[in-house]
Amino acid sequence: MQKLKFPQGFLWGTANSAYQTEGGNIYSDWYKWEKSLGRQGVLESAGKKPEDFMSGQACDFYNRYEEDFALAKSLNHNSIRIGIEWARVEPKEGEFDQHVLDHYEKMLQSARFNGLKVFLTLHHYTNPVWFAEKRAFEKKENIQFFLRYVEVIAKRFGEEVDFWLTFNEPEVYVSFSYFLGLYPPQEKSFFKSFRVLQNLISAHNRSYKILRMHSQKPVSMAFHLSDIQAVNIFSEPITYLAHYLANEYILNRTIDFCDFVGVNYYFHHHVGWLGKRRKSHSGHEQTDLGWGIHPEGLERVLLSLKKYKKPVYITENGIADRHDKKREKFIKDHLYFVHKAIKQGVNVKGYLYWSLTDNFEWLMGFGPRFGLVEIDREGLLKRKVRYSALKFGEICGSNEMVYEPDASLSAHRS
Ligand code: GCO
Repeated sequence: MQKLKFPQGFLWGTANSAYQTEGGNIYSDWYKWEKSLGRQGVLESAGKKPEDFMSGQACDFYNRYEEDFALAKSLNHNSIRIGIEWARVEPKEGEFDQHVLDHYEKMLQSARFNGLKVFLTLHHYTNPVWFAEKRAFEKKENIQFFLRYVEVIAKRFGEEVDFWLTFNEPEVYVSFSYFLGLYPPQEKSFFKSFRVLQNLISAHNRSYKILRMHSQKPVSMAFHLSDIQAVNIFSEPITYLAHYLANEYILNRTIDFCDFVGVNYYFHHHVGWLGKRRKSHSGHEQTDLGWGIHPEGLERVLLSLKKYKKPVYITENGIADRHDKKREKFIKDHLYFVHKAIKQGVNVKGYLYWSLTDNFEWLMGFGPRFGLVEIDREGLLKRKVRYSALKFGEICGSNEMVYEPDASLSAHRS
């Protein structure tokens, strides 16, 4: 049994995104796409009910944020990552909705009132329909529209936000939307993917300057970083490329415009691209989605960031675990490796679990349950705190963790 202390002032909390929780985002390209005949046809022919895959009112977070922030506070959290839905703020090109901005202001004030420092994401996969119709980030000249939105938000909320995150996981957005044809606009083009990626990098770097002009608060992105073991360009080229893009290509081109590094960590690439299990590692524990659980990979990812000499915040780490059987151990095992990285000199300053509540998991709809808090989808979206939330809450409240290293963990150190 060990008692692991975390650095003073460590940030503890959760992360969500606007689209996955707010509900009613009728001006977003995803909303339109979910309702499209093409998408519904695909679901129906797979024997699925399309309504289970429509975000609809999601968690109604847009209206119930106070309740959720109070819950976070009661679980001893001192920070939270939330998002702004661009399509809501600017439903028509150039028309910024003042009521919506007022609403977000109240949301930010409520977070502060509940003692939560705010990480605010400005783009998390979704676009306003009008922007998507202009072909979004496929065109360099469209970056200016994003920058105009960033400026509006920066001017308005420059003091209310504690940490800015411009984009969430740019390489996932690019590969799912423009290469694999899975997310809207479902393109499958290498050239478009490359162009969108270049434009996202440029949009981030230019947003950085705007944000810092209007706000003293640090800026970064939520990078989707993975650990890679026993995968090389010959054995699994696509997996390798995805890893290279996220961990090297994007990071190296944006790091000068990041005040910290935001790390989203879910798995390492013993799991093939798109979560396909590789036989040689089927011995690992898995989440409800079949993703292998590899907490030790997080230590390697964090150590690889040491060279940048910037503070690091874990902006996402979580597990789909409907019955809450593995979540407590999942969190503790990952924190154990975070702590190990800190001891080796990585300046990790916070950990945000994905997510506070169950929410809309993109292509998989409401099936996967990532929440510390369960949402009753049959009833009135009632919130019910899971046991693991209380256990995590103990760590958040004491800034330390009593930890029993598990034999299976060291056996799986590979
Ligand atoms: C992503 C996102 C989240 C997901 C989470 C769980 O990685 O796609 O940032 O939107 O919901 O990662 O899969």
